Amino acid sequence: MPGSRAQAFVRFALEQGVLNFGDFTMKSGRRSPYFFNAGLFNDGASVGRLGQFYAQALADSGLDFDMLFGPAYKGIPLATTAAIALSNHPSRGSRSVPFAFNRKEAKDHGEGGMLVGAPLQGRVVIIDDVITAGTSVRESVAMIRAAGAQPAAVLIALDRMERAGADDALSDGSAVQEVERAYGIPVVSIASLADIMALLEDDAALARHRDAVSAYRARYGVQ
Ligand code: OMP
Repeated sequence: MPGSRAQAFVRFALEQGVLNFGDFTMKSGRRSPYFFNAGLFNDGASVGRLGQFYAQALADSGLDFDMLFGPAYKGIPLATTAAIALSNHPSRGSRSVPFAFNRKEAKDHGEGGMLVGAPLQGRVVIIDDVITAGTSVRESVAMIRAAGAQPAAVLIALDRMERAGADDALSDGSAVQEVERAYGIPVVSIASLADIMALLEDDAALARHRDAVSAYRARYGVQ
């Protein structure tokens, strides 16, 4: 996404309390001086604006796709808001955007099954919040392939630009680069750690967090 839009997005995330600085323990157990909690886009206006950022990032990428997939649970509202925004986006003409998501537990009555929404077919864009180590993408790719569709791209809000793995066995590339290599699909992000660092440089009120985030990037990051 062009720098100014990515900057607007990290500022928006900060204002919504989605982007925080401090001392956080992540899913992998790694400790981080910042955390992006997309669950705090929790009202109609903010999740609507988030959808517009996703739509613009995907339109800017120029990628062709047929539908969206949001992995449960957090990907469900993300794919929904992105599908609404894309259906109103000039890049789509007047074509609506189908979307689907999975259940965490199979349902044995009613419509049954693990998938809800439009049938998974064609080129599918996976919508998620953040990639740190890339673990949740693997499950989505498997579900899409099992349904006979093709994963076309991953669209995320934030690329943390860090290497996966234990401290003494970090991956060569970032988790995003590893996902691109492993599945042969592009990862498009609205913003990245580089944009968060630019925000820290720009905003005197955040200056006290610069050293910790720089040190973290030096330890785990890629350029
Ligand atoms: P991976 O699936 O390992 O890439 O980790 C990404 C997931 O970690 C996200 O989907 C979140 O559940 C969580 N997470 C955040 O939401 N924000 C962060 O800044 C960092 C993480 C994390 O725990 O790594």
